Amino acid sequence: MSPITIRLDGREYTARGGETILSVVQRAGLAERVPTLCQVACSTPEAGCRLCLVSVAGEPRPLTACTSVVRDGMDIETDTPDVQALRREVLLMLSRSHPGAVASPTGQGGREAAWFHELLVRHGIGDDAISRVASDEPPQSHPYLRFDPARCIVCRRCLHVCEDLQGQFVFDVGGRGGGVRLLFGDREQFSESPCVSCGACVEACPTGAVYDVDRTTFLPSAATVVRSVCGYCGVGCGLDVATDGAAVLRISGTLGSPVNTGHLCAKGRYAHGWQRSRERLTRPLLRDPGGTLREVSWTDALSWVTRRLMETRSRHGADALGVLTSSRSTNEAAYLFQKVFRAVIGTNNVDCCARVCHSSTALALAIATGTGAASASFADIERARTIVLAGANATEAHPVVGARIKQAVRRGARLIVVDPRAIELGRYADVLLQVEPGTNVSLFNAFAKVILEEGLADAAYVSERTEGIEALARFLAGNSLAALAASCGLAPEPVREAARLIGTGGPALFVTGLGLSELTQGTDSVLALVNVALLTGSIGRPGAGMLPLRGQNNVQGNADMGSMPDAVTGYQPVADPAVRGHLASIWGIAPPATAGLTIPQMLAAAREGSIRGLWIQGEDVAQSDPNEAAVREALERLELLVVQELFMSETARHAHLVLPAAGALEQDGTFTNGERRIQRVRRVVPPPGEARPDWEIARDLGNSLGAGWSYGSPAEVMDEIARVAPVLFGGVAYARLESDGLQWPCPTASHPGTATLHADRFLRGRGLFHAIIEVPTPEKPTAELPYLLITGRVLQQYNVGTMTRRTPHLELAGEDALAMHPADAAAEGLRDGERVLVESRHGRTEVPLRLSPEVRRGDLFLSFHFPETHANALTSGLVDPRSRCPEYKVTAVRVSAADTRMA
Ligand SMILES: Nc1nc2c(c(=O)[nH]1)N[C@H]1C(S)=C(S)[C@@H](COP(=O)(O)OP(=O)(O)OC[C@H]3O[C@@H](n4cnc5c(=O)[nH]c(N)nc54)[C@H](O)[C@@H]3O)O[C@H]1N2
Ligand SMILES: Nc1nc2c(c(=O)[nH]1)N[C@H]1C(S)=C(S)[C@@H](COP(=O)(O)OP(=O)(O)OC[C@H]3O[C@@H](n4cnc5c(=O)[nH]c(N)nc54)[C@H](O)[C@@H]3O)O[C@H]1N2
Ligand code: SF4
Ligand code: SF4
Ligand SMILES: [Mo]
Repeated sequence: MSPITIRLDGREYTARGGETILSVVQRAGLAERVPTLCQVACSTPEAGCRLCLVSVAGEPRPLTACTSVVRDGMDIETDTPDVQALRREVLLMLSRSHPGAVASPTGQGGREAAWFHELLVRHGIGDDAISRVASDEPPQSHPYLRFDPARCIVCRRCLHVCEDLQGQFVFDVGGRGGGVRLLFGDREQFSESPCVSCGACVEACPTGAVYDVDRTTFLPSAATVVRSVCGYCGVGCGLDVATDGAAVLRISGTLGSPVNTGHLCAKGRYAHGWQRSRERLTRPLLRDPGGTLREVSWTDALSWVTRRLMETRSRHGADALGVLTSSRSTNEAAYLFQKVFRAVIGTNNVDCCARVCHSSTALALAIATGTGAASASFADIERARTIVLAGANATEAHPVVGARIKQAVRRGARLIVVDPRAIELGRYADVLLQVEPGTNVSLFNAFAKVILEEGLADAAYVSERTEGIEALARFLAGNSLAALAASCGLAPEPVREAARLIGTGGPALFVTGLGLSELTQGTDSVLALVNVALLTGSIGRPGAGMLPLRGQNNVQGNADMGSMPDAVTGYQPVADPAVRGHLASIWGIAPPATAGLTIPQMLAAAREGSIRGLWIQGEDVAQSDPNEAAVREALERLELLVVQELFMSETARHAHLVLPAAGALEQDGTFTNGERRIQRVRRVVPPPGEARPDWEIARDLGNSLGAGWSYGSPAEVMDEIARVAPVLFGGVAYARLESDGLQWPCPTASHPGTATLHADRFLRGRGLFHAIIEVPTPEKPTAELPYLLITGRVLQQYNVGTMTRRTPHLELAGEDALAMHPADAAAEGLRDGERVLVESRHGRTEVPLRLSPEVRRGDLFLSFHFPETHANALTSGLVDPRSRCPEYKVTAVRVSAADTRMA
């Protein structure tokens, strides 16, 4: 199609076929000339406000620029007296019918809050033109959000972003004539609506009618805005953090970020109050002989711990020591900690919570494809024709990605959801398969069988790019669909239907979570799903591939940096003499050749007495690791436990030395998100008291042990990381990370980074099929323990909750509750809200009960965000035999009324 040429205010511009006038105007950077009130980027224009009128030669009346499509030769004028008069008329009407909106901006509201007022001023409509009404104070029932109906001009921008960006349906326009105004569905308040507190409506409102507690005043003139990255989940949303240098004043999403284009979830936007909590650790604390933790200076703390580390090493050897590095902190800190333990102390006992999270996913992907990381990027969500969401509750755990998936489905993508629970995205699915917990392998085998035997596989891809199909085909031929479906608690028909949708809609994007990984067959679950991805030719193609949703802000980076007992930075095997030689050339010393211990192994070794000292940087194993009694026993047995933390966590309570660390927003460095994007994080505010950045603590520990390191900044640490692991990070340097970061592999200074892995060939050569028999978990229900307990997350709290529990998020979710199907509760004689006793083979706890039709009959769900819940008193110590990932997702339990048992 030949390009379209138009005239705009006398100048020629090129336009695309089908484009609207407004789009051409905005692309030409002339948005100022055509104002609009109702139009937002994420929504289809609706010509609601009639402000974007333009005059077009040959047209009897002005046209709305947002809905009129350009034609070749169109001659458009944006500023004729007619058009100006019409716009003024519209604005006058709006200001007469909504006088409360006319007042000068108070600073209240988000990004666009002064826009309406600016339009009035531009069109010569002053405050004096209309009489003003005072606003009533809006209801204070929500911890963050407010709506002031008197300021609302019913432009519906909030409604558009809520529906077309976040995918919530909170607003509605009700009433007639003069009575038109916004309603929250049929409710009046945010707290009673389905609102998820993402704050998008606040940013979009042009009058400050929708606002939030962080945005009730003008920013002080001394305020600056610092770009950083969210410190909660592995989506890695870009943040614009406003600060006066002392405190975080407000947070907005970075509009230019390729990850979130301005959007955020409630945690990223609002959950920053922990930073100012009075409970922050501010000085090192050393346990005195009487057992009391007392404040000491950093100098005394470091010299004490150096002496204790040296003594332990000389008496029991370096392998009596170990370190867990934090997935909440920076790459530079993780790199330096593994280097201290490998190069200075001399042990490979290095691990991180990637172990208890996506270790199964990473191992399976490494075996089948050659690397453990996501093959795809978040941008593939918008390109995908078919999305398979398996064992991931994206709208709660990765809300910005969850919102993108909702919108992709609303625009026509197919969605298959595999989850025992009817999660929110299940409502958007073409097929929701409520699989029995712990039986993924049979279900994915059934998918593969249907695709293969009904001729839906991508034969060319399978023959050119994969190996092992014969063995898989033979294995699947020996299993019936009915038997496979039955073993995951499903009828064959919906399973066949889902498989056909995947087989005919391919290539597909496979978005996965802990419902695959945290099982004794975690690695097998992912390998069985990779079979389906390979059959449909999905890996290495745009809009398709494997996209595990990584958990913490820097769990990807933590493993990348070498916080694994068998691999150093960049997944280089420590057993390989060439790798050790390369390290020796940079470090001056090679690490030991034998692999160290994983977290579960270190804790077991601590119980047995062979591990005597542990350094735990920001990981709360006492609350988050399985089989709490065994973990606490391990911590108690240690002769030396150092915990580097923001708060006195459950683990820190057991420590001999507690070191106060800086948190997200308080330290410089980089985080790597779930699509392998290394992004700069920046210190926005100083840490409290004597709390220090993690990387500096690691450096000073190294030096105190005699390393003689001279790193002056995290940037220098990154330069060394690039030399240590050149295949993945050779081209990574701070100068290149200023705005959008880089997706690894990025081997050279001119390499642009990699959005899609395995595009030309698999990193291991060919993609590898696996014939996998389901090995049932030992935690199957029995007559004594008739329920299957799933543990996992809720939207408003985060992991062990040290941070989110110290923010007003507590008002949104103030406790963990046990979800049970109403029919099961009726059968047990249990009521909603009552306290129940939950018992497993491993422990017991008491929690409140919440009836929920979202769980299957026989299943239960419990989150683990509050220490008093003791969710991990119940979970077993069972792990996947290959990845060592704990089986948090299935535990056989029984439930009874708490008080009758107490009596
Ligand atoms: N709000 C919030 N966000 C978070 C976190 C948080 O604590 N709170 N934590 C972060 C971290 S560390 C991580 S790792 C991610 C985790 O993110 P997700 O993996 O999405 O989280 P989970 O809720 O643990 O589990 C996901 C789903 O697995 C399902 N499931 C359980 N058993 C099975 C099974 O056998 N098969 C299948 N197919 N599904 C099953 C559960 O019903 C649940 O819906 O979230 C990150 N984001
Ligand atoms: N029952 C059950 N248990 C689970 C899970 C489950 O699904 N069910 N999920 C598991 C998973 S996937 C994970 S990832 C783990 C998470 O478990 P953890 O890693 O223990 O939990 P987090 O809350 O992410 O943070 C750990 C600690 O880091 C501290 N911290 C935060 N930022 C910083 C920082 O910048 N520096 C330092 N030094 N410290 C910091 C926090 O205060 C917190 O105490 O939980 C696991 N436990
Ligand atoms: S905060 Fe988000 S979910 Fe809530 S009403 Fe506004 S846009 Fe909708
Ligand atoms: S989706 Fe994740 S990274 Fe983005 S704002 Fe929410 S918690 Fe932060
Ligand atoms: Mo995680």
